[in-house]
Amino acid sequence: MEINVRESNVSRKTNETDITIQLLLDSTENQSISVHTGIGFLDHMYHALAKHSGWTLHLQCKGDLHIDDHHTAEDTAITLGMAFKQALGILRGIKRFGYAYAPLDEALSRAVVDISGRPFANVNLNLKREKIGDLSTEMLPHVLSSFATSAGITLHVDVLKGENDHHRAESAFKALALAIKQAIQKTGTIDVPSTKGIL
Ligand SMILES: [Mn+2]
Repeated sequence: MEINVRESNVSRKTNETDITIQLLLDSTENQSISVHTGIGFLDHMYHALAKHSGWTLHLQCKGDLHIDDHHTAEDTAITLGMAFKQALGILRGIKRFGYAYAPLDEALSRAVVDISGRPFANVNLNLKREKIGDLSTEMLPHVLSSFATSAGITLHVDVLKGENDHHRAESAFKALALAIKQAIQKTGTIDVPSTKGIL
C-alpha cells in the first residue's frame, strides 16, 4: 500500500517578508500548531484555520511591520497557499468539494470550496471596524483571496450574520477550515474527481 504523507516545507523570502511554513494535512492525534507573524489577530485566524482543518502547521514570518501589516498578511497567505498546494500534490483521490457553516455566538459564516486547480475567490465578510487588534480588517478578505489564488482553489466565503467583527471574521475562518477539511478528505481511490480526467 502506498503511504502518502501529505506535507510540505516552504520558504519564501523577499525584501518585505521572510517566511517559513511546515504543513501536514493529516495530523491524527499529534496535531501541533504554532503561528508567529507578528500580528496577533492574523495568528489567531491562521491558528483557527489550521486547528479546524486538522492541520499541523508551523508558520514563522519576519515582515516589514514598521511599514504596515500589508506585506506580512498578504505574503503569509500566498506562502500558506503554496504549502497547501504542494502538500496536496496531484489532485486525485480526494473529495474535491467541501462546504460548511460555522457559528461563533451571534456570527454565522458559510464557506464553499472546490479544490479545482482554478484560482478564484469571492469573499464577503462585511466588517465594520478599521482594525481588529493590529490587523487592518481590509486585509482579511485579501488574505483569503491570496490564499485561494496561490493554492489554486475556488473559494466562496460569506459571513451571513453577526454583530461583532472579531466573531464575524473568526467564524469565516472556521467555516473555511471545515470546508477544506471535507474537500481534501481521501476517498480511498486514485480517481481524479473531474469529468476532464485532470484537475
Ligand atoms: Mn477569537
